[in-house]
Amino acid sequence: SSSGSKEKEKTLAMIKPDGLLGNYTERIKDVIVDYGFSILREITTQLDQDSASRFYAEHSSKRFFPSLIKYMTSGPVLVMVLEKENAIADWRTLIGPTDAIRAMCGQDLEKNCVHGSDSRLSAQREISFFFEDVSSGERITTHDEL
Ligand code: RTP
Ligand code: MG
Repeated sequence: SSSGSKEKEKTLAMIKPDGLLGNYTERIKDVIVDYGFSILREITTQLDQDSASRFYAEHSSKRFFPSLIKYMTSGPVLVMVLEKENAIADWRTLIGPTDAIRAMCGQDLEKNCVHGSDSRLSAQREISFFFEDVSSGERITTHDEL
């Protein structure tokens, strides 16, 4: 339809290793559901050097890249596909510097507990990075062998 803003949108959310380690998962999910997101997919997985480097490829030339990869591979992450109207921007707002979620569990500039896709292009790339087919609205939870 032409009223694009009312269409549901999908974004990729990730609870990073410090978030899982700090047992923030249930509190973060409560915030997610309270704000009207549906959790369409969920996987707990351990990123390795290669997958973390590919996921954050846009930062490969940054000074903080080696430290970011070390952090992101330091333990399992919980990756989710969230859906709602305006999901990409709303999730970024919710986790952002002044928000509920990073304020609740972030430690510093690097160890900030959660990830969110920053655009439609990123959301598409990042959702297919972890999940094969998200066209069915059915909720599916999986766990990699860690
Ligand atoms: P994310 O991609 O994880 O959702 O975070 P973001 O958009 O808010 O930040 P981005 O610029 O994409 O950076 C990716 C992640 O790299 C780490 N970082 N460390 N030490 C530093 O200066 C620094 N800057 C960024 C953070 O973990 C950040 O989330
Ligand atoms: Mg980013």
